[in-house]
Amino acid sequence: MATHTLDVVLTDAQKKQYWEQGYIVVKNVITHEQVERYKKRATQIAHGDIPPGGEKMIVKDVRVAKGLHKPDDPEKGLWKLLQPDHFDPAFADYPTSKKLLDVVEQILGPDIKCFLTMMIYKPPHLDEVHHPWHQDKMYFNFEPADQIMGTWIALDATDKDNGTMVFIPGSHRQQVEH
Ligand SMILES: O=C(O)CCC(=O)C(=O)O
Repeated sequence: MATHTLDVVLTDAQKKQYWEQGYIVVKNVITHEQVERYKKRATQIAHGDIPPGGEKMIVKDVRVAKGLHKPDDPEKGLWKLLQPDHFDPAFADYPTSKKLLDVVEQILGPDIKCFLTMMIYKPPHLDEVHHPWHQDKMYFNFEPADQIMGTWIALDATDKDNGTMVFIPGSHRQQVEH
């Protein structure tokens, strides 16, 4: 039970859906200001304004890293920023965003640790699949699985044609071969 005021209150139906289907959609858990700030800063990083400690946390598209593809815009050559909140103050407030934590707390309880943040790119017009179907649990070497939760926020408008996150409802109850 939360001992503070919740800015987002999940319904019983949402909680039920989370456990039964493995996901829920909750809108507006970070502010427009945060979204714009994160996007602006990521663009600056892509263009070379990299803070100390940031270099090794920038994961380039493998074809770009191997020199096989040269994008017209350096941001289109990025795959991920790993833990950007650790190396750049512009992202530092992300893991403690109040509404985001309110949602997580109502699912998992108040003892929350953020162990990974990623800013993921999905550049357009590249044939290769960057984010194939997978279960995150396969990559996390700790238990119990029902105490691990992923949160995903689209920083650009997204739909089924431009790489939005897609779930198979209920698949969290199956172990899929990778
Ligand atoms: O954005 C996606 O399609 C997948 C993201 C993902 O795997 C993750 O956030 O762990």
